[in-house]
Amino acid sequence: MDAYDLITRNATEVVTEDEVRALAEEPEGKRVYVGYEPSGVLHIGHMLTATKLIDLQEAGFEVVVLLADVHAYLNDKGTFAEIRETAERMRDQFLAYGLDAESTEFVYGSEFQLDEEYVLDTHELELSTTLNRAQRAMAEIQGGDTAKVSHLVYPLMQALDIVYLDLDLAVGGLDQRKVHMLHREQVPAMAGESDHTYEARPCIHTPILADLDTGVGKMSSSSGTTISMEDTAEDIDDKINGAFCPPTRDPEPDDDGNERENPVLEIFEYSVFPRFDTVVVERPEQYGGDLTYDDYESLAADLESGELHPADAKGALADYLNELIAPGREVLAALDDE
Ligand code: IYR
Repeated sequence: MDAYDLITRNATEVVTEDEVRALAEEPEGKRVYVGYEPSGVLHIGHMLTATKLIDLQEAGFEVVVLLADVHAYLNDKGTFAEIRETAERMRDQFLAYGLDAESTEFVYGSEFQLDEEYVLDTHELELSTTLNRAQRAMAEIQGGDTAKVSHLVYPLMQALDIVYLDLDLAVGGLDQRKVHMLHREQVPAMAGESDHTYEARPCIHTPILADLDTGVGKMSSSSGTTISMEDTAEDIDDKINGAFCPPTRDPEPDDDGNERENPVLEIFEYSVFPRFDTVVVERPEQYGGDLTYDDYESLAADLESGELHPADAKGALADYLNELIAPGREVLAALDDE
């Protein structure tokens, strides 16, 4: 796979393709980041963007993981001390998941976001951004109705992080796209007097998984079923077993007319195939024996044709997910023993 294809595989959106193509010509030493509001346990949404970071590391990028402690504070995730503690746990889980320790830099937001230059630049963005614009940028990250002033400052700071971390590329789930668009519009217009570069950076947006049980709407770590580093192998079996998995990539809308996706296929595509060269679906001889897939397309095609039964696909998915999660589960168990 060439560098551009690796960098952009499974991305829902690339802004802009030309800018990312230019980076792909010489990815070595280029800097990319994802920021995460610290939470104690990595869930499958974190793992999806981490998989993209692993692709980028393979392509030669230096990876920065921003443990966005100040952002979590602004988003009412606890006291600063509590947030700090969960941030440390996250770092170890990311490494256990497969980020390369040598070329991953973990940065706390509070290391630079409280510096005078950064704070003054935040105020400059506050002056140039309308309330309406900041609220729209934030809508998918924070519910909306109960927005506080902190939620309007949040996207402005995120737009500045890309400047202050000297990045060449920003990655995030599709829910981050409006913040990234705000960065691209507002940052180049700044007077900004720090030594950093105030140019708009390109962005890559990863898909958001569908709700595991119904395929309707987005999977959320706060409601519905999610998969996390805390899950035992049995938890994963049970959750995947109960997942919505019709024998198609394009399920019909439900009875209320809601669009549906196939979350089992999505997880194969975005989390499993990028990490395993082949996927083996084990089956007893009497049901046709094992099936081996080198790529997502052939697995999805077999599910659609009926060659691969949803129950067998789910069994294999649970096993591969468990393999990805086991090292992080051990890290958590060791931390809890301390
Ligand atoms: N908005 C992210 C957290 C975050 C991401 C980046 I990229 C930042 O620079 C700062 C915060 C979230 O929704 O988790």
